[in-house]
Amino acid sequence: MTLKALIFDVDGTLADTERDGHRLAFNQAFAEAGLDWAWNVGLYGELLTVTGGKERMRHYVERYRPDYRKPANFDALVKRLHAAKTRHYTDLLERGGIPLRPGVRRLLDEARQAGIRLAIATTTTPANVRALLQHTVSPDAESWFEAIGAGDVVPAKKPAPDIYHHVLEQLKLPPAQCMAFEDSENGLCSAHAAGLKTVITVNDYTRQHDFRGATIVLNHFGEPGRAFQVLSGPPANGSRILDLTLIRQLLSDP
Ligand code: XBP
Ligand code: MG
Repeated sequence: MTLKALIFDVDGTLADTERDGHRLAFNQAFAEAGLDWAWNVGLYGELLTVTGGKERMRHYVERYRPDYRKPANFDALVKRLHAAKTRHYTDLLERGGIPLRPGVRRLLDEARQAGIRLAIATTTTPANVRALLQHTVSPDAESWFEAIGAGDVVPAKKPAPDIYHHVLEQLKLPPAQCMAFEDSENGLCSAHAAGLKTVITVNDYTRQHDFRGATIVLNHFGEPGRAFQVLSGPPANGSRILDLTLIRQLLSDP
């Protein structure tokens, strides 16, 4: 099958945004609102099983704070907290607070030069994607992506396949002509359920996830002089970085 497009997850895949980005922004929003909610690194790893910031806050209250008496306008509070969290998170990105993961920029550049189409499929809020692309990739990077599926645009977030279906529809491509890039089990389930082959790059929060069914699992995309490690999957035939040659080979492997 001919490779036509690359579809990227955002958080954990393009950049390590969770531990020192989203988590800190949630905590800032909680403190600002006078709440005694504070998410440490370990707890946040558990909370990440729930995708979407608003959903994650609700889950925290249900599961970890039986002592918390929800106000009558709890939904409005969650919305307000989430808006504040988005403000803190995008401010951090504006200050250049989070770098891209190794090889991301190189792969995006190679794909653009080769005329391979680019897209994004994420559960995070559109403003977060915009800020990451503008301040971490390039001021015009939003225009590099033909489809950006993000946040509440679909009713069911990952692990549901909806966001990938949405993006494939916008691209007007069958899944067999695309490769998805994810960092988590929820992301893999979502891409898979939409019929996409998926390359995984793990991070500290996702290293232990179940990645059965992934096309290949790597520690990162690799850079010249900084080879990737294959954690599971087919031997990379001497490749040391994830480039279009290897992606095409992975896509056509049975
Ligand atoms: C990661 C997520 C997001 C962020 C928070 O999604 O689960 O929910 O943690 O984002 P992905 P919001 O890896 O698919 O990008 O607070 O904006 O919902
Ligand atoms: Mg992710």
